[in-house]
Amino acid sequence: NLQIARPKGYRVSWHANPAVEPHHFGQSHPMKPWRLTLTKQLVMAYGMHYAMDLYLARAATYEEMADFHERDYLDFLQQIMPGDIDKPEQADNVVRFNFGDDCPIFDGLYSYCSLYAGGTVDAARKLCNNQSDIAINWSGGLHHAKKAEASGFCYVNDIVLGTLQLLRHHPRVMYIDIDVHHGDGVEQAFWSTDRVLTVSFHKYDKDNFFPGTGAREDTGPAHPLNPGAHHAINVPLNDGIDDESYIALFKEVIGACMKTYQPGAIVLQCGADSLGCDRLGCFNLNVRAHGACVAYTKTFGVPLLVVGGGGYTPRNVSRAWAHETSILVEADNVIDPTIPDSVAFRNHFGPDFSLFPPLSEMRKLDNKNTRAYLEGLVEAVHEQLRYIKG
Ligand code: ZLM
Ligand code: CA
Ligand code: ZN
Repeated sequence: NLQIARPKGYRVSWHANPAVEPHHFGQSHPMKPWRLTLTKQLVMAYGMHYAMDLYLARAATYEEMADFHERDYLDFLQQIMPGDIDKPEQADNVVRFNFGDDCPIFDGLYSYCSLYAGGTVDAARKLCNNQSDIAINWSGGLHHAKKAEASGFCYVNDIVLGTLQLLRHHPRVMYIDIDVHHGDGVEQAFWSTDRVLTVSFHKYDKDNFFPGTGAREDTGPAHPLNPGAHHAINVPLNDGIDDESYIALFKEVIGACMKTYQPGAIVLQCGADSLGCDRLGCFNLNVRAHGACVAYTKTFGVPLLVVGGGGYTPRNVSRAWAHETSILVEADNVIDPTIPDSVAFRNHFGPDFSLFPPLSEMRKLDNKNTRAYLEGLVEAVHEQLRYIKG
C-alpha cells in the first residue's frame, strides 16, 4: 500500500463530505456527483490522503449562504421538493429562480448545496487561520450561481462565499477559472470591487455556447467612479485549443496578472470540462496540460483555494483531479501513471488504465485558435492591466 509523504514546507488540506456524492440530478443529466467518488478512490489508491490534512466538510449554514444569496431564494431552495416544480403555486418562483432542465429540483437539493458550499467556506477559513496553505474542495467550483438565481447546474455560488471569507484577511484576491464555461456568476458578484480580479478562460460563442458572456471587451463596468472597472479579465477561445497553446496562454496571462495585481490569495476553479473528450466541452486538452495550469498557479506560493467545477466525462474528471491533487502535494513525479489494481471501480479506466490517456487524439477537433488570435488576446490583457497598475 502506497503512502505519499506530506510535502515539505507547506500544508495541504482536503475538504469533502461524502454525503454530496450520492445526489442525482436526474436521468441523463450531465452533472454527476459520483465523479467525486471516483476521484476520491484514485486519490486514496495512490496514498495521497496521507499527505494532506483531511476535514469532513460541514454544511454551510443558511446565514453563511446569505452572505451572498438573497433570503427569498434560499428559502425557496430550502423548501422546494421534487414534485413541486409542476405545482401552479410554485410556477412563479420556478421561473424567477431559473429552475428547470439545467437546474432540476432533486431529492436532497438543499443538503447537496449546503455541503459543497460548506466545503469551500471551511477551506477558505483554514487558509485565513494559517492552518493550511493549499485547501482543496473538488465538490465546489459552481461558478454560474447568481445571488437570487440558479444557473448552469449551479445553485449556490461556493466560490463567491469562499472568496468573501478570504477578503476578510486579504486586501486583494485573484480568481482563476479554467472551466470551459465562462465564470459569469463570480465575475458578476465582484463586478463592482477592485479587491477581486477575476480571470476566466473559456469557449466563447455568444449565441451557441453557454452562458454567452465573457467577451474580451467585457472587463467590468467602465464608469469612472466604479473601482471594479477593468477588474474582470476574459480570455474567450474557440474550439479545439491544444495543450501547447493553452499552457503558453495561461502562463502569459496569469504571470502578467500576478505581477501587476499581487494578490494575497488565489482561488483556482479547475473545471475539467476543458479536457478533450468532455461530453459538453470542445477543447483538446490532455490531463497533463490541465494540470500544468495548476502547477503554474502553485509556483507563486500564495495561499491557494482549489475547487472543482464542470467535467462531464467522469473517468477523465477523476483522472485530472487526482493528478492535480498529486501536483499540489508534490507527488506527481512519484505516482505510477498506470492506475493501481487496488482502485475501486477500476473498470472505468480501461482499456488503457492510464492516468494520462491521449484525449487530444480520441475526438480530434481542429484548433480554431490561430497564433495571431492568441497573440492578440495576450496583448489585450497587457493593455487592460495598464489600468490596474496603481
Ligand atoms: N437546455 N438532461 C455548465 C452548464 C451548462 C442552456 C440548452 C437543457 C446542457 C444539457 C439537462 C436530461 C459548468 C444551456 C440546454 C436541456 C437551455 C448546457 C438535462 C443535456 C441535458 O440531457 C440532459 C433531460 C441537460 C443539460 C445537456 N446544458 C448542456 N449545456 C448549458 C449549461 C456548468 O460546467 O460551467 C459548471 C458546473 N445550458 O446551454 C440551454 C441553453 C436548457
Ligand atoms: Ca472558465
Ligand atoms: Zn463548465
